[in-house]
Amino acid sequence: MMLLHYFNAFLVRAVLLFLCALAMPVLANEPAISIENAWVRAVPPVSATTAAYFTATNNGDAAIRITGVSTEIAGAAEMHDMSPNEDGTRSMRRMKTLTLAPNESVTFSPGGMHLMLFRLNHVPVEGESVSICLLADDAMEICQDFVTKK
Ligand SMILES: [Cu+2]
Repeated sequence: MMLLHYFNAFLVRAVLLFLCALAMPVLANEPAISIENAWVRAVPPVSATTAAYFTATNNGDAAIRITGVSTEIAGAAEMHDMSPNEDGTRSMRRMKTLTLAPNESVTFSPGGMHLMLFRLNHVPVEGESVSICLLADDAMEICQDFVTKK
């Protein structure tokens, strides 16, 4: 009885170790960026462009450099920022990269940084979810469902 008990304990430990070994590579590849409050602006069905917003947080211990955006519903997608002009108006400009330091959080919101989706091949309707991926160095892809709203 005693021997069987020890054997079982050993087996449980062996199985746990095995499961940990399996889980480890998965955890290592998990994107360190989390995305919240992701939404796409609902636009009229004839629109060729729309914008998307979110908050991204780098939960890892290394800086992450975002280098691009991709989504199936648009021919092209870019990160944009708004910057002031000399006459007091503001224009949007493309940001080619955005680096998030460890524990840093950035918010893309109306009037500020935003994702611009060009040449829409599908205009999402209010309530529809759209997958948008941020592309980062080391072939990292952070994909998130963005909900469409006004
Ligand atoms: Cu823009």
